Parts: sequence; C-alpha cells; structure tokens
Amino acid sequence: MKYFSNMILPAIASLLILAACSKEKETTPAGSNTLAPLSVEFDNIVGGQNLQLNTGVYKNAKGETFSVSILQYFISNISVKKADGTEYVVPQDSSYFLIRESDPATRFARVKVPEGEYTSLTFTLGVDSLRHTMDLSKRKGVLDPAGGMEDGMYWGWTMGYIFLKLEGISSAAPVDGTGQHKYRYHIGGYGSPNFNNIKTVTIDLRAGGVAKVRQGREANIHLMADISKAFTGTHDFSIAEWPMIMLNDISIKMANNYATMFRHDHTEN
Ligand SMILES: [Cu+2]
Repeated sequence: MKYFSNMILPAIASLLILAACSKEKETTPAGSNTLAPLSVEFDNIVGGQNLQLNTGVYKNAKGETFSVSILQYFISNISVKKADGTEYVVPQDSSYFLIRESDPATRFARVKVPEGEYTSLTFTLGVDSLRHTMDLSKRKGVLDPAGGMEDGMYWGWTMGYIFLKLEGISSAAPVDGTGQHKYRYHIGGYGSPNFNNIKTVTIDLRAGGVAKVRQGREANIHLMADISKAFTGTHDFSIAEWPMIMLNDISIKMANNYATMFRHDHTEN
C-alpha cells in the first residue's frame, strides 16, 4: 500500500496539474493574459489654454492671433510596452481613430490589451502607408473615404488621407472666397508619390503614472495635445506667410512641429 500511494498519488497530482493547465489554455491564448480595456484620451489644448472651438482666441509664436474652427487628426497603430520590454501591438484592424475636437465622444481611443502594467505607449499620428493601398473593404469606419469622417479627411487614392486638419480664422490671413480671414492646414503624405508625414509617437508613462490594465475597469491614459506646437518648433510659422498648407513641401516642417504636441498628464487607473 505504501508503494502504491508513493507511485499513484504523485501521478494523480501531476494529472490534476496538467488538467488545470490545459483548462487554462482553453480560455486564454498561450503566452498572453486576458484582454482588458485601455483608453487613450486626447485632450486638445493651445499653449496653456483649453481649446474652445470658434470662440477661443490664441496667439502663435509669431505673435499672430488665431481661432480654431476645425481640429481633427488620425491616431492609429497603438501599442503598449511593459517595464520588462514586453510589447503588445493592438490588432491593426481595431486600431484606427479619428479624433475630432467638435465631438467629445471621439477624444478617446479605446482598445483592449492584456492585463498588466504598462510604462510606455506608442501610436502613429496619421495613417500608415500600407493601409492607404488596401482595398476599400479594409478601410471602413473612420477610414471610409465615402463617409464616417466629418469634414473630409481624404484627398483621393494617390494623395491619401489627411492626417491632421487645422482650420480657423486669423486676421493675419488674407480674405478668402468666403469673405473670411481663414487659414487652412491639411497635412498628409504617406510617402508615395510624395513625402512621408506619418509620425510615430512614443510616450513614457512612468512620470505621469503607469497604466494598470485589468478587467472590470478601464485604465485611461490622459494625454494633452498642444496644437500651438503646429506653429513652432523646427520652424516658426507665420499665418500671413502660410495661410494655406496642403500637400506641399512646407507641410513637412509643420508635421515635424506638431509631432511634438503630445504630453502625458496623468493616468486614471
Ligand atoms: Cu484624466
């Protein structure tokens, strides 16, 4: 009997362990934890001020005053990283967002990532070049050229998506066809056939608070996006000199400027 239990009990125990392991495998894919909600909040500001569409009046680095009537931009290809370097890339099809200041519901990019603590966030500001060339059936929702985007964010097949659109009124801008002193910045360019204004942004979350992702809650990474950065940085823009920027070379300087606009403020866990 002693011999029997010495042999059998460990065998039963290891069978139980095996059963437990295989049961776990049924519910969770190997090597990853349960997915849980994570949001990234894009809180648009101008310098130290809150952005108020149409009514807010701001000053750029050249001392010109301006208001903002439209601000919208694409965020895509979100990934997060843990302190140990483990990275999770959100499945690309679920990773396109159009942030529109006119619609507060769009200020959150909501994704699902494995439970855990994340110290770094990476995303694309714009739309990756590969997606530009995909069939229209792969470009639905906010990427649908035929709809889903308020105030068009698409130029056409060869010119691609507008990554960031900033428009408003400035007395520094000349009077346009509508009788207004409008400035218009429509920035895009995915590398073919023109230059590439796709920007990859990485944000260190350690100082402002790591994201503790777990089920039953939505961790929220609260970012500030300071749109005044569009006017300054590698190049100080004068609205009088550049009241309209679209798919031209000067847009490279503006994209380099605004790529620095994100700052992590805090994380709600
Ligand atoms: Cu917050």
